[in-house]
Amino acid sequence: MILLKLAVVVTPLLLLLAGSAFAAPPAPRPPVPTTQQVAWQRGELTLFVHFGVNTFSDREWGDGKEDPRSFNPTQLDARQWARAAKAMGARIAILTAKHHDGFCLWPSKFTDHSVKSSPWKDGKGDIVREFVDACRAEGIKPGLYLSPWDRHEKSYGDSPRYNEYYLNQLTELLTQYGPIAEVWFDGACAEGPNGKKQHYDFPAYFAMVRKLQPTAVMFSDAGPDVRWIGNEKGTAGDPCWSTVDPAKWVEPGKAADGLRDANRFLQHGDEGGSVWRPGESDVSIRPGWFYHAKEDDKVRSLDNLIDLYFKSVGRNSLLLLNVPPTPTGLMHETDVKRLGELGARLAAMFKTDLAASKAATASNVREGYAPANATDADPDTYWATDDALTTGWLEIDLGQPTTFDVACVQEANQLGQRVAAYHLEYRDGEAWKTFATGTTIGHKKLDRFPAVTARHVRLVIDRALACPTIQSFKLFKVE
Ligand code: FUL
Repeated sequence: MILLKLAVVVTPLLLLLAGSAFAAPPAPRPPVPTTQQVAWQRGELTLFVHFGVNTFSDREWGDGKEDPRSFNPTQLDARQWARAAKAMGARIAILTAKHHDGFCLWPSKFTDHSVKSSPWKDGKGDIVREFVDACRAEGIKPGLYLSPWDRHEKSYGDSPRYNEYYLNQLTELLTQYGPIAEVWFDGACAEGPNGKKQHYDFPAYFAMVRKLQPTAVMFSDAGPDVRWIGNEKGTAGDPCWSTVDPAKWVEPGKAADGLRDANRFLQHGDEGGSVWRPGESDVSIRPGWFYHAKEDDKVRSLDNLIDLYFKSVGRNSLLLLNVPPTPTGLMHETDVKRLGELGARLAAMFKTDLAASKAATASNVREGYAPANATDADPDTYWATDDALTTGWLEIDLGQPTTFDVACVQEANQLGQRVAAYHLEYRDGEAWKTFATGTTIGHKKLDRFPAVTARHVRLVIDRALACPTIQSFKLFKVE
């Protein structure tokens, strides 16, 4: 009897194991992302918060000579910022702990040019602390921007001394405030008071972050985890590869072919590039990064922000949207309202996936990687073909003629980015008609098109660097 019971329990287990032995996953297509790069990109939206002495001097770049006594936000409420981040749908919020003027929003031990010399909370306050606490209370992960360019610090330009100063400040930020999700390194660089150009020791900065915050992602112009998208307009290139080849990096304007300068390179990434560095698209909700009352009527419209979402997140990037608090320490009501509208509009647009759990078939199916994996709600399952194939199609039967005007396709990025060209088509009688064409897919590709009404819809992979691995194929009606 016991033996029989054992057999009943063990046999299905053995069958399951035997089955999964045949269902070998597709071979990865290197380079592949780290787990934190995958998690970072799935976040899709990040709030950027530029706040500091510039907020009080009405400038974009302070010169470092600002009087710390000018800094006095009488109604500062970091919870308001964090709630705004949540309302917009952001997973991370990044604060300028120090901008180019060198003024620190935390009471650094290594300088007096900080909140401790300001009237705010009688010099006893710490905005980085309030920010990280508020973020965590609202379920947002905090990130920090520590500008290497420092126009106040005397040692700037005396490279080894300043690098030590910078590393000390980095250490404070990375050891006193709990987990930091993203560290943002701006590339601006200049001469110090000694007339010498400062050389940043980026390898030492990066090593310090890895040591103190191993789960953080680091942004800088060229990585190491996340690259700049090459403009400050909030738009990624098309195509947009998460891979780049740093060996091909050329300074802006110096490209021999006149094309391959750094910013174009960052926009598009590099097909078959040697390292994984997805692009982050930064932009401000207003013309400036810092708050200026004269820009109160220049806050981006909801339609404009939705357009940016399609051109950043919808092109395999991440949208880093800046909203600057005013001198009161609160974000302006227009901006806060806009963030709420953005979150609500995105939620409404992508609420009903018309292809969800619909029947799916494909030109080729790798065992264990069924087409239905692309229409389920699980972000960790995907449709894949046999390794030898680099083209193929995935077809959805919507059950009845259905009208849609947005398609969302996602690759299983953890195995490496593959698709270089695809098109979308629907069946019209016996004919298949193309309604959208695209290049790269990556984490997410969104296509908008005049409404199509059809029952049978196909994603056709026309060219890929390795066998297709499609995590999802969704259809929406948004207009
Ligand atoms: C730039 C800076 O110079 C701007 O002031 C701003 O912080 C932007 C996000 O990065 O390089």
